[in-house]
Amino acid sequence: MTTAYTADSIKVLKGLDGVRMRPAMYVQGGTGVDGYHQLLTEIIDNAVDEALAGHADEIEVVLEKDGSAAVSDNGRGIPVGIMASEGKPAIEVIFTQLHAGGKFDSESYKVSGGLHGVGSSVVNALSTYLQADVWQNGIKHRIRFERGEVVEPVHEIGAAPKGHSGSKVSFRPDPAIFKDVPDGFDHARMKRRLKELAYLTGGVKIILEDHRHTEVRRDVFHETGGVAAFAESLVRDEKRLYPEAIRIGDSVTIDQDGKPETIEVEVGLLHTHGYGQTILTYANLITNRDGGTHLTGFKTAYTRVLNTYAKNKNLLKKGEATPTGDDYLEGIACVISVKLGDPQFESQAKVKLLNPEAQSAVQSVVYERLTELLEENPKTGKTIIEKAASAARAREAARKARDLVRRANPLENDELPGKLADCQSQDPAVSEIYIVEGDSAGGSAKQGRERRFQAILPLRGKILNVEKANLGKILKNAEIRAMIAAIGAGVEGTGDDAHFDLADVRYHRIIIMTDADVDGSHIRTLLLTFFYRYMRPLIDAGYLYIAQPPLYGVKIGRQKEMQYLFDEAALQKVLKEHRGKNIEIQRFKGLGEMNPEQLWTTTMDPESRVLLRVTIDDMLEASETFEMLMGTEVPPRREFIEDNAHKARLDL
Ligand code: 1YM
Repeated sequence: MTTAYTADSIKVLKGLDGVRMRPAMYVQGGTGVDGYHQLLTEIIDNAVDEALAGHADEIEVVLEKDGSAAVSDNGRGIPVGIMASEGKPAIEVIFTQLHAGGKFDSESYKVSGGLHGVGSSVVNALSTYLQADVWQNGIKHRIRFERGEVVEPVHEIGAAPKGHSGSKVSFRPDPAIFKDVPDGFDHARMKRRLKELAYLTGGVKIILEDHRHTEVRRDVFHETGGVAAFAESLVRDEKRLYPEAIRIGDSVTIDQDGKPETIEVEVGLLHTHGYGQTILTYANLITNRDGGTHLTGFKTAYTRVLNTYAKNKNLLKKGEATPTGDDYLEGIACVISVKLGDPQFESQAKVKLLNPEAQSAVQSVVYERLTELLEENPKTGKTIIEKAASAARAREAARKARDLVRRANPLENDELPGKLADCQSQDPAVSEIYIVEGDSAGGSAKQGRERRFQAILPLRGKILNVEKANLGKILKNAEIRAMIAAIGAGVEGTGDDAHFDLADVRYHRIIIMTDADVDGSHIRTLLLTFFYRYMRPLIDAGYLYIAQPPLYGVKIGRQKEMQYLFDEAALQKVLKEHRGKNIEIQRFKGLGEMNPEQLWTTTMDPESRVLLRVTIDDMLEASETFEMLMGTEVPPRREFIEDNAHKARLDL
């Protein structure tokens, strides 16, 4: 990775033409919020690469009031020398020509994510200005561009502080291109990514400063503990089965078409009292939501080591169910990170890693290191096997409980839960089910609905918190059984016989309808948690929605029609616009206070209702969110629920 770089070894393939005309072709995420952030990510990735190559140990990101961002590192500095082939300074080529980067030479490649080397010039092309400062050999250099064109060629602007080298890139995404991004860089999103990078780089100090508020916000991430510390950060102390995460790290050199290639493998693993599993996978610091070969390699080795260990140490009781691979995974928090030369992904979104060599590398490293670690730590080994044995017992109990649920064939109407008012349509593509909080709202919804395609399932009170119970207990809960039977596709879960079949889902719109208050938010969260843990394909398919009941109904002056308002801000606006005037305000404390006709017009009529589709963009965030929402700390939970109760889109 530390191949010496001379300015003229950079390959130049193409000019910048067209990037401004067709930005979406060059930026993953297009000209929306994702593409906008991708610009900053790209510049950060260059700094991260310099750190991973061992030349920098500090990176700073500053968000400015004018919408610009600045990224700096203390590496070697972007090369400013003249490139023989181009007759231009390398830095100018890097920022003005597509595909200028060392990444296409097999021996010098980019480790972190980004746009595969087209990045720097694309960022430049799509920015109102971009300025790069470089400290090198005692001199400070500067180059400046506007909308991709050089306006100040590289020149010396002074001396560098003694012994200091590095780069600083400041730029402002062009609002003319990113028209739909009024809010600039998202603080929370950047913070999360930088924190993640700090763990994944294991020791690079990463600073985030936000200058957009009266008080400067500053976060410093310095995570010397690597992915093991990352795994620990996912689990509160009292939930751990042992205090410190198991850390596995090694590299494997293989022969790749006659050339040696080194694959670095790092795994952090911690077992908890919980029942779910959180496994985060990364290839070259890019998150892979759907896992891939590294995950397969991990699971194979992990199960094999534990099976062998349990057998050799006689840790399983005779006559009891032997743990399966899934039993061993129950309650784990795990972070897997691999770094390899030429990562291949299933799609542009890089959600799944495909390289077979990653599988064999992870498998052999985990096999060897985990075997050693268990020999050295017999107490931890015993704890892990006991946890898996108890998962196996729970799985057996769950199977018995599930058989009871299965016996009710959900396709035959008389076997459906008694409380369900089913729709007439048998076609899932047009059928909807409203899962409604409380019997009284359920009653209004039943009267107000369009029965041809809308089914209503009222739930009584709070449903079980599935984060705190195992599948056996969950399947005994009446409200949950009613949902499973109505939806008709089973449940996911640990154990080979537990499965959810998307093809059997009876409604392609499953709509959660709860009151617009804190209790309603809580019930909604419990339901989301249940769907996330046990019917996840439903969310991936885009079948899960949240209804938006109004908070207020107002009649202004002599108007006959009631106008419905969905949040406090809308009410304030109306009050301001019609100051002093004659306004009748009705506040809906719950769904039950609306009559069937009101409920239909505001919340159920496909012509006028607003539904939020539930999506999972980020596994880490989703898991953290549920952990936080369902955990024991009350204040952050309240705040989150209240802050997010009326967001236009629910990103989990
Ligand atoms: C704030 C962003 O871009 N830092 C940075 C970039 C480069 C280097 C060092 C660098 C790399 C190499 C040799 C090498 C880049 N170099 C190139 C290119 N920070 C930031 N720091 N010397 C300096 O990869 O061998 C592109 S970026 F193309 F020259 F390799």
